[in-house]
Amino acid sequence: MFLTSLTSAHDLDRAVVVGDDALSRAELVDRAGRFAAGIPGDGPVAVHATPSLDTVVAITGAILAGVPVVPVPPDSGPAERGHVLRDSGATAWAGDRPEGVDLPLVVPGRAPVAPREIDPERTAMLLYTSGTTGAPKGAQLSGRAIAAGLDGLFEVWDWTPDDTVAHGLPLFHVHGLILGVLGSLRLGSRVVHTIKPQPARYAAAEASMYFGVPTVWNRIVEDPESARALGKARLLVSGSAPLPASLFERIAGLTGQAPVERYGMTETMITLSARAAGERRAGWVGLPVPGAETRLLPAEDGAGADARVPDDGETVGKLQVRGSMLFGGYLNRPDANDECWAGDGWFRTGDLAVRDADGFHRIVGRESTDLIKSGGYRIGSGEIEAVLLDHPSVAEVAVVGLPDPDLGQKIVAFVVGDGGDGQVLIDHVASQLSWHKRPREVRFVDALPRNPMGKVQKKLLLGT
Ligand code: MLC
Ligand code: AMP
Repeated sequence: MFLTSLTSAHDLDRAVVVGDDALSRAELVDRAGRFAAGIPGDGPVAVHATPSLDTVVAITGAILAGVPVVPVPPDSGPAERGHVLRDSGATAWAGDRPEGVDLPLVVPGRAPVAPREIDPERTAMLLYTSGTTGAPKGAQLSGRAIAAGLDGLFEVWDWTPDDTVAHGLPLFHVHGLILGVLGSLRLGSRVVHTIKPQPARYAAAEASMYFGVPTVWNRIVEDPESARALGKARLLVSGSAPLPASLFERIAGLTGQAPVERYGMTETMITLSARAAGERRAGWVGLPVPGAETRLLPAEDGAGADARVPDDGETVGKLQVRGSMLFGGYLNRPDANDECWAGDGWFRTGDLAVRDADGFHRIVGRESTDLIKSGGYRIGSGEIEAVLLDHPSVAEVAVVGLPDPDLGQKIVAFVVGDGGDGQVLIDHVASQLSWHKRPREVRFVDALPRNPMGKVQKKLLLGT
């Protein structure tokens, strides 16, 4: 079991704080152990992943029981939630049950489970993540992979049990859940979850390490008083989406310290990062973390299998990563697994990057315009297009991510249809999928730009 601090004999008060609620280490172990005792069968257990102590208890409990856990975004609409529950084969549910969910609830037992041997190769967590097309895929992360990924970060961030980590990110993704909560439960540091990632709440947390996506950092620098308060921290970490160099400089100016940037994916956890004790360079995401390797393949097709781009800090290549922190593949998706693995354990990230002679990496974009990063959330345009096409007033649609100063990219739907009310279409998406997957804007057009083969040319929409 990879949450090793929980087996420590020492209690720690306020080990986990969520909003106004707190648990000591002993209280968490007791509650999670009783949750584990109540899990019927072998799972997976689906957890209604609200930002709450109940979520931390349920996820910790499933890990203690050695049962795979599926964190379900609490605002996911019926279409998305139905897919996650069907695809994962979840056999039990924890938390409030939304309408339509009829899985049995986990009822905590009277006594905690006895410690048991858990196969580290078994899937500990199933995280659903968007691809370019279709419904989200379940990335299977083993306990061993999570442990390896976290240990690498403990080393590069000089993260110790004396740290307090604060953040207000969702508890159903790598960033907020695995790094932001499970990292502390493995190492024994304290964690404060602010429920929402608001600048004043970050400032009030008085932590030594802060985690945020660039949108969160953007809102923090817009609130200079809160930003200055974070200057007392040991480490300010940004990830999940590109941090503009100008924002890096503003953070450094207000807090007196440059942020540490790191790069990761649901499938790979964090593979690249600047070091706490090393160089922090605006626009660059640093070096491979211990246990990870990278390689850059020529961006144009047709180069030989062994071709690599030069480490000149300029030539763009397709980024592949390999390492002990990688996932074990997508559940029920042999097609996607065939596509993502490049042999010998190398994973095709779909990101484009450059590497310099010192081994520093810069992420320059994605191969496909169909994966959007908005507010740090990864969103596949195909999933949104499918929901919009279900609406009677939509004949054709193309969804893209357009630059946005706060969200990085904002979801915009270009619609050919009866020219009705864009808000109706936005609400339609929000009613079926997670709230953050709703388009921020709908633009009605007479026709979509297509190439002679009839394929929509999304690149032409990006400049609009
Ligand atoms: C929110 N609102 C809702 C709602 N949810 N209204 C109706 N229904 C819902 N379901 C309201 C809020 O109350 C608020 O209103 C308004 O919408 C905007 O809310 P917000 O929370 O500020 O939303 P938004 O601007 O859309 O989000 C910004 C954000 C969010 C940064 C908070 O995008 C976010 O949490 N991003 C983190 C994503 C993440 O963790 N990614 C990591 C993936 S892992 P009002 O009136 O209160 O303003 C990964 C690997 C790696 O990438 O490398 O880390
Ligand atoms: P997700 O699966 O939600 O974790 O999204 C992974 C994607 O987020 C990656 O493939 C990148 O495109 C993007 N990403 C994560 N971290 C960074 C970063 N530091 N800089 C640029 N892009 C990032």
